[in-house]
Amino acid sequence: MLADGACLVAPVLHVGDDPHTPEAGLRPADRGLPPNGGGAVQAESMFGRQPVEIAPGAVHTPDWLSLDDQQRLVAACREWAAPPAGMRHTRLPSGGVMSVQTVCLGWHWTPYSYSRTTEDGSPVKPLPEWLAALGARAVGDPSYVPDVALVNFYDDTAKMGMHQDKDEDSAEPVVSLSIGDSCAFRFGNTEHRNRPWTDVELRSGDLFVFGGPSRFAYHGVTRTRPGTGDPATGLSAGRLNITLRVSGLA
Ligand code: MD3
Ligand code: FE
Repeated sequence: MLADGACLVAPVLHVGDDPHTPEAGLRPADRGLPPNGGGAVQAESMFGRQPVEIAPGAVHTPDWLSLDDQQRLVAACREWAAPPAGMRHTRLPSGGVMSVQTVCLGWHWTPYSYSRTTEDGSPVKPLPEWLAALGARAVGDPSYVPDVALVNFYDDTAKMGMHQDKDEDSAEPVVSLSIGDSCAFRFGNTEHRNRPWTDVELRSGDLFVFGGPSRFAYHGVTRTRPGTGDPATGLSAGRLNITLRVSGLA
């Protein structure tokens, strides 16, 4: 059921590589791929579907999920979103609520820890084996076995401030899958939430793997781009992001 497209076994281009040198291969137009269009400066606009390492260990693979995969994931997210232990706005210790809505599989995340039950005591839904297998394929390592998935839904105004994901007791990579509206994703540094950062447009079907030195980098979503998603995914509005993680918990 999974995409048979590019995986990380393929050569990875790096930001700054010159696409016009013979070693870097042909430009998208030469390969019959459409130009990426305007917007933020993106190395991958020159490279089409190839993975791009935007920082050490942070690899963006556009169009990794087939439309079929995206449809299946959207349908699954609808089931996971239903109560009990369904999708909700996470409450912050400050008293605020996140604009994003989230449902967790495997382990339930509340700032800033994981548990096996939700706030109302409902058992967390299991993380299905097929989803863990998708994560293993995404990192190109059959020994990668994620036991947590966070499914985030962004309506037209939702965003996510710069943060680190460090409630996991493991340095294994995080896998991110995007479906629906595009967003402006901001990938920062491991020291603090301020510059330097790199802005990357994430589109429906894109894969991002954050491992190695990038695993504990600050990151966020500054905005989505309402109306940019393809309703054929089954998502008529908004953006879904699924992250797979290794909790390191037992
Ligand atoms: C880099 N989600 O759930 S995905 C999150 O699009 C989260 O919903 C965003 O940040 C979203 O925590 C961004 C990209 C992402 C996810 C996890 C990371 C980047 C990451 C963990 C470590 C480093
Ligand atoms: Fe995060």
